[in-house]
Amino acid sequence: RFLENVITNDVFRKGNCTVAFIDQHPELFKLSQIRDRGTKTLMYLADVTVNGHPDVKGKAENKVFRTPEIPAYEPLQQYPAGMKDRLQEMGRTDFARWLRTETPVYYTDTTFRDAHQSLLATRVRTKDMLAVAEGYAKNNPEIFSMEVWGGATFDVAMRFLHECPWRRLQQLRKAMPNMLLQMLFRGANAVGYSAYPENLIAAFIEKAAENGIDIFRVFDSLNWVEAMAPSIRFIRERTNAIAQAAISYTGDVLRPVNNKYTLQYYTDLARRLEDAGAHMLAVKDMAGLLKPEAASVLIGTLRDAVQLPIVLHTHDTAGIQSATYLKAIEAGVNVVDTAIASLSGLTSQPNLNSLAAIMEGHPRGRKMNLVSLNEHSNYWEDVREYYYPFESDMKAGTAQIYENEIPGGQYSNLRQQAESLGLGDKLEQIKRNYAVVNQLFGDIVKVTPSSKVVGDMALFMTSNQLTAEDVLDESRNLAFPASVKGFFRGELGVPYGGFPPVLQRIVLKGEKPLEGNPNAQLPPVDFEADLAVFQAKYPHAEFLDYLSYQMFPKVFDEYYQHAMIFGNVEAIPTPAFFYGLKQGEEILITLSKGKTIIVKLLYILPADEHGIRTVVFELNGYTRRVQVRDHA
Ligand code: BTN
Ligand code: 3PY
Ligand code: ZN
Repeated sequence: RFLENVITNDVFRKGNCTVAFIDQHPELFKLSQIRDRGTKTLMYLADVTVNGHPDVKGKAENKVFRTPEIPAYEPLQQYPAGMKDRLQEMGRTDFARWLRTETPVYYTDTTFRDAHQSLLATRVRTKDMLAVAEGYAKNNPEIFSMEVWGGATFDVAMRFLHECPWRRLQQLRKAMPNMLLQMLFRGANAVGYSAYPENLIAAFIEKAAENGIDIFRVFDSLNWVEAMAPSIRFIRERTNAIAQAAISYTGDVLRPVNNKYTLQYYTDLARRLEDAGAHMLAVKDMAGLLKPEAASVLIGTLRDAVQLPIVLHTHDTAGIQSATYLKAIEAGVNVVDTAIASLSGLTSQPNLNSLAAIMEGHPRGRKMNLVSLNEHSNYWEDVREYYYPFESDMKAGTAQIYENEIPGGQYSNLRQQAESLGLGDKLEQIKRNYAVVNQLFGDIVKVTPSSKVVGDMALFMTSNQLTAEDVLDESRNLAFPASVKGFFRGELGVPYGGFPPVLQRIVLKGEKPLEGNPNAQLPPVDFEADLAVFQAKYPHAEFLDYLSYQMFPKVFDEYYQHAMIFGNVEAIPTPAFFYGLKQGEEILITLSKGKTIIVKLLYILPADEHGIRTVVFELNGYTRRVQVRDHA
């Protein structure tokens, strides 16, 4: 708090303070005079209005947003029974058995996680989900599950949205008590990009379940069962949640020649995951490569190989994946992953609304509330506009995906990444190199984080104009990207079929690779000692924050400092959060139940000789001045 007083002190901010500063300003020690939440919110709005949002590039000055219409629902109506109620009644073992024999197919809704991760760089804020969560749960209890957490959302919530991911989960749990909440869990990498100690994985799973997760979709970026098995075990032993083990699909199971990933490969994996204790099996087609005929064969064969209910996940990057779903449905798949219409298609999941509509009358169809689904789609169509800076400029599906095998979430990010490296006009070359790297690496499974390694290497080759031959030329002594070195050291595990020995030797330059499961080798976290150190450093934080910190120490630190200065920014409406206020604009912000403030931007004074601007607001009718440094 002392530090907060210092860094927000106007004299200090103007930079004209000396060593005597602290002695001359005893008010710094008045720790009770902490700024109230209203003032912190004004400071945030002043800063974003004057300096813009650091994450928003290329803001359209005269953009006007429509006001999204929140679909009507009855706040006093009780929640109708949904899948969550069924799971609680039956218990997970019987629930899984029941699901496997259900005739109608079910839909998982990915709108709150993968859809915006794949279309809008994971930027959708809790507030925009929460506005419709209760109504959605009350009007659409037929949905199998809501994917709401995990994947990249954990990191992005803190890093870019300055939100607490745990609070997001808690709030969605409360708003959707009748629905199954699902997360994507990267096995040994949890919600991060590298391996964590096993006791941390266990603690994370336990707390995720306590705070609302009913279904953990567990995968490993190399389909390495050993790395997934501990997570499955922790879910079984420490929670009542469902362990949904996912096989990441790659290549083409029906490819006639040079096929590394055969039907036998997938059936072996499925059996091993069943033996490891999975309650459900998912086929995770992260790049949208599973063709309709292949789905027919793969799903049919997996149904025979294991006793588990089967889920299919895909991305519609090729534009044709609803055909794959139809074939999978005919082959007996139990659940398919879809997204609300206006956040579906392209690199996201296939369209829930349209699929539900065409399935009416199909022998495996079920009655869905199409009117409600379409109202929710209209809501999201308008909300999506708020996030326009994060859109990729992809306009149609592409059959090139079968050549480059780039996962949906990565595909939509690649242009931005290329541009930030000054390779904006080399995108096609990067995509071609992605396929070249895949072959150099021995044709591996590409999904977070292995996909990032392949992407880093493709960017490296493109920016240095390297061919495959150049990479394999040991005499060039190339400085490979850090992620590539880590990959060949075995930090993500061992790919199916092993590492290509020649390239491994070249990359490691004599260093020995790791052996065995990468997170089994990490020393366990000493929770007691470590937590005490954490709490001394972050006195306002609690145990769940500690887990966030363990996953992403630097990101958490910045999130915490931001919260100390600006308070909780989750209540700020999204247009103001990203674009600030226009002169004369007035907004309502509900800080907590019953505490709504009315904020109006009156005017902004020119910068003084120290570059400080005074921003004048009206807060609940009273004039308030806030000072902010103009970074221009
Ligand atoms: C304030 O709003 O004035 C104090 C904010 C304290 C925020 C800390 S940051 C880490 C932890 N997680 C939260 O959601 N809140 C606390
Ligand atoms: C993630 O790990 O975030 C994914 O969505 C992988 O497909
Ligand atoms: Zn996905």
